[in-house]
Amino acid sequence: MLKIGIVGLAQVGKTTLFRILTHAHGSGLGSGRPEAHLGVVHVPDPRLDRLVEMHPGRKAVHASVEYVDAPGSVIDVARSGTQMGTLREMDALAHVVRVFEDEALPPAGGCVNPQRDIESVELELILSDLAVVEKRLERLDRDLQKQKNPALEKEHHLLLNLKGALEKQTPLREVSLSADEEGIIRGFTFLSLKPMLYVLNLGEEDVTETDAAEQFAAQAGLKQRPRTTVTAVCGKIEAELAELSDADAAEFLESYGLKESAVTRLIHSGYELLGVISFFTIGDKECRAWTLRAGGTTWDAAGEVHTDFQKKFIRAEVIRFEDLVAAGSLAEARNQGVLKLEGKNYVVQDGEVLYIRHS
Ligand SMILES: Nc1nc2c(ncn2[C@@H]2O[C@H](COP(=O)(O)OP(=O)(O)OP(=O)(O)O)[C@@H](O)[C@H]2O)c(=O)[nH]1
Ligand SMILES: [Mg+2]
Repeated sequence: MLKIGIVGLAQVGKTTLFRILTHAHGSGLGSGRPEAHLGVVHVPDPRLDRLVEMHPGRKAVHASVEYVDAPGSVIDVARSGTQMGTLREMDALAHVVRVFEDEALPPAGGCVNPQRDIESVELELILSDLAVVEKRLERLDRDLQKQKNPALEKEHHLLLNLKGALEKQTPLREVSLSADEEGIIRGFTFLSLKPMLYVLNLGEEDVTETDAAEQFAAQAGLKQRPRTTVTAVCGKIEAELAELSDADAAEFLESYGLKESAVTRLIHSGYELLGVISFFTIGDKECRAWTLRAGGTTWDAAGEVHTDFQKKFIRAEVIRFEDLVAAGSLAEARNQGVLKLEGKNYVVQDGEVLYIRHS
């Protein structure tokens, strides 16, 4: 499962965000606790709801993403190396940035300053990667003196480039890499290479400023950056909302002049940042949304569903969600002959419904 690590400075609202996303209630999630919390988050998708409506008797199974709440300051983690393993295995990072003012809770650095916090965390990720690159380069220098090896020379050349970028304080997610190069460095699990979702944790008084994230992102120059997304929530309000019944929640939202909770938007920002698409299957018992890396084929999709389906793959019947809705049901679409038959190299598009034929 894809994993997003919630990181940030100490006491900025990471666990609060984790609770909002996972609807985890109550005890065991106090601040300052040493262990990381894991939680599975279902990705809401109205298309899936529609498929269930069209195919009665099936239950909806959503795509899901795992969130990990890394406690304490990510700077301490990067410096001390404890819990670094957890951070390294993440597919993306969600950096919670404190924007809210609260006199009872003195902020790191003496005053609230989101831009400074973003820069200092970024710098720490960059320094951590630089240390990894330098260590590996030393090793490669020694090995290359002993013997010529084209693969090692290629790696050496690439790492020198990355070192140059890091020394200019450019995070690796902004360096353009070929698929081949990405493969070479995958094993290093660089932190500044991970896609980054900035979550601005607003104060209650700022909560209606839905364009606050937009404005800030533009000012801070985050908008043009590759593999970076910015979104804003008010942790305090969302946390209270998560504890309420639907009716009470609606009233509560209205009292703040809000229409809807930010949770769905938050989940979608994270999901999109991962660079994935959703495809659907319709079985006898369930309609299900699955996650696939953008560019994945029917063969990859079959592997997501079942390793056996992949091994025994014959063909996939494929239909766009909109075409399926127009036909009325999968059975009807098949009758009308509007399902396309595709081989294993077909690149699956977001929202396609697949029926995998296997032997
Ligand atoms: N006023 C206000 N307080 C908040 C908000 N979000 C979190 N807090 C408070 O900030 C404190 C820290 O919140 P946590 O969610 O535990 O922060 P954390 O980043 O997980 O903290 P550590 O794991 O200890 O680093 C708590 O007292 C929260 O109630 C917010 O949006 N507004
Ligand atoms: Mg915490």
